[in-house]
Amino acid sequence: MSYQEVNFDGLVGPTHNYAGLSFGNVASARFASQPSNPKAAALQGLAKMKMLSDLGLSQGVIAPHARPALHLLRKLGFTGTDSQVVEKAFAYNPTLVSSSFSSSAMWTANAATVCPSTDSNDGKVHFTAANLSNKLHRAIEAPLTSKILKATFADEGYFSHHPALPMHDYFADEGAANHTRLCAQHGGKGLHLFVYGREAFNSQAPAPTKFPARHTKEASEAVARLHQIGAQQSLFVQQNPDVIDQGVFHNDVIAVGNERMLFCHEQAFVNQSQTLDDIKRAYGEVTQGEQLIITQVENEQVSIDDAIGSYLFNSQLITLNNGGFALIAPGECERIDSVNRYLQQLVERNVLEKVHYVDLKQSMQNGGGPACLRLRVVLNQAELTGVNPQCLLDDTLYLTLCSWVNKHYRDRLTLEDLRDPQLISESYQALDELTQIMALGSIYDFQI
Ligand code: SUG
Repeated sequence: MSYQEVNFDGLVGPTHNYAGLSFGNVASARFASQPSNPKAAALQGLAKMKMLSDLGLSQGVIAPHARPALHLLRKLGFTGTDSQVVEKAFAYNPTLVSSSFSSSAMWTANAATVCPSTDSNDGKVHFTAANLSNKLHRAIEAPLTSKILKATFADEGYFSHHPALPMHDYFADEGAANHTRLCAQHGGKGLHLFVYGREAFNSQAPAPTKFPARHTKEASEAVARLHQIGAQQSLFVQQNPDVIDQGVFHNDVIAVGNERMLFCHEQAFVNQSQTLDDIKRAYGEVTQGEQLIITQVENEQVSIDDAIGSYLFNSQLITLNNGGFALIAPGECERIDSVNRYLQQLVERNVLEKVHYVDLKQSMQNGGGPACLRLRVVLNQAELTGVNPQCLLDDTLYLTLCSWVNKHYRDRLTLEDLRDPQLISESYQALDELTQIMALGSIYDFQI
């Protein structure tokens, strides 16, 4: 049976805004309170999906979350009509209101961790929704993420959905942003590389001091158990706390892997050289003697600052249909000299067949690059038929979604605009229509 990796990208929602909610994410802090452009954000995301689809790859779409999340504000004691709730909460603390309008669900790398059927004991594709416990606007996402994943990966015969881990600091889980599967080919057995920021049950382990380590080893271990991945196929390694303190809030900001290649910065992991040896050895065992290609970028070639500014490692490393590798890189990589030079050299050395640059400025300004916007799901042909077909991109769905965005989305949103009662109904109306376009059923609990 042939397997392929399908990227499921998050569709940006109608209230995409810059609220500076993500301490430790430098772009989020830098663009706080600047006007956003939700329409451009959604169209940029759709253009990336279309590019992958035009490269001949299957491409999926994951629906956005319903915002504002008035249930959050109501739970905190704000009462009245929808607009009164927003107004009262705004008078109390505007950040609460922006948390209820903000959604990080577009960055589906954080939505869940996924294990393909080749690697789980029961032969099913496993999903665990991430609890995203680290930030308020994200900690409210898991229940709806689970609903959306179930509506997307609908066939229970193929897909096993696990609820998020307990919402506690010990089990802080950031999903696939901290998980990479390495394998000889997508359909072969894979090594699951889980990268954590700290250990909850070991206070002696290294940890950052300035910014939070969002993800624990204990969360990754729980996900590996739930997904029934064999012990030999799981490896738990620690992210370098020094780079977390410089703004590398997820492993996917400093490393990316695909099939037989791991592409990372030389400061990505704790005890890097030992860690890379461990990864190579484990990969060799899982793949029965295959060799992992490690492309390690030195600080002299690309500094941590340039890696964060360009989001080089948040590129999508993909296998083309001819077996070659391409990189889908943010446009910022072309504009930062060190990164541009480095990438040209990777193409000259035939490590990469091609680099495709994509304009994702609206997402980048909140700290999300190409790889954040996608959840990778390895599926065989039969499993692909179990996916809701309206969540798989073809030209018709692409055009329908573009005109849906053009019809409903604003091209400018500021903090002050969140007080506009019209925005609430506009957003709900748009999403209600989307449930029909994508045949999602009643996943949202708002009343139109
Ligand atoms: O969690 N930004 C997201 C970006 C997520 C990027 N994902 C990966 N690296 N996989 C975050 O920090 C910004 C919200 C705001 O400030 O308005 C935000 O949630």
